[in-house]
Amino acid sequence: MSYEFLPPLNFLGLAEEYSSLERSRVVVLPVPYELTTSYGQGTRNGPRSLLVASQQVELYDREFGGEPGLDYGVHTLPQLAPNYRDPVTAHAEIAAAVAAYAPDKLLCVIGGEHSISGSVARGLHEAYGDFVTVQLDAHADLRDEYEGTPYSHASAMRRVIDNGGGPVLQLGIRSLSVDEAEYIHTQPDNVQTYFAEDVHAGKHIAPLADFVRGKQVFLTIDIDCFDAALMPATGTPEPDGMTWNEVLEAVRIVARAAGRVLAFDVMELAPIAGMQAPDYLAAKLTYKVMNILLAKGRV
Ligand SMILES: [Mn+2]
Repeated sequence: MSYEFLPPLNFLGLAEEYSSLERSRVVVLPVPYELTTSYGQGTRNGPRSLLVASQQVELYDREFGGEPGLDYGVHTLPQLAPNYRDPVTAHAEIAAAVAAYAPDKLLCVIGGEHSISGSVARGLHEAYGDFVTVQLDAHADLRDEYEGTPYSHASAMRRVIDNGGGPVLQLGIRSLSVDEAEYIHTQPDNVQTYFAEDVHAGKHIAPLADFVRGKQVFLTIDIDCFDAALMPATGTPEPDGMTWNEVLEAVRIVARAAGRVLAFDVMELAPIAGMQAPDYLAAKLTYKVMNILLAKGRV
């Protein structure tokens, strides 16, 4: 009696010939880390749900008229297991994994809480030196610390700046504290912010292209950048968010103008049991970002 196994749980469900580390131009690093979520919980389940949903995404992409994932190849690493007892160690481990796998690949980190991005920046800086960061998010994430820890999801962008990923250009922001508003006003060399209404009005388009032009870029996508109606499966949802097309158009601008996109991440998916649409959106978004970045021989 012969029998077969399902393929391993990798992004897009790709066979070995399209997903070996050697031939793949993209490496997916799943980081199911969650220690500081302050409202809804469950981002530690995000990577697995995103990978499961990705197996339902069509490889054919009408925008590019082919199956781009088979051309560039995507290798999915096992899920990272950061030290849950000590955030200092956990973040050092995340940075080390990023530095180890980033060179010569497009790195895609899937989370997990947004604090991970600060350590993605640290690993990227070790591998590549200086770069700039484009952040899609409902929240400014510019608190120096929150609830007693500098490793909070609410401090993600301050850590990115500390770790060599500044300046940061923010898109879609619609929730921030008085201190974060003050930081934005007083630190224009570190952060440029385009609030949700600016993005809806298209005011970010030219400045975004100028910001990334010729630069090494890290793109960090907090899934709550989307409107809460489109993306309810996240810990801190906000109304008046970005649309699917606004998000993808921002990625296209980055892809056209940047010198090189080093890495991107998709953070804060907190799956809701029985509700497939948000998981599928996150998976399709991840594939679309890869396609847009790798078109025209980029990366
Ligand atoms: Mn957020």
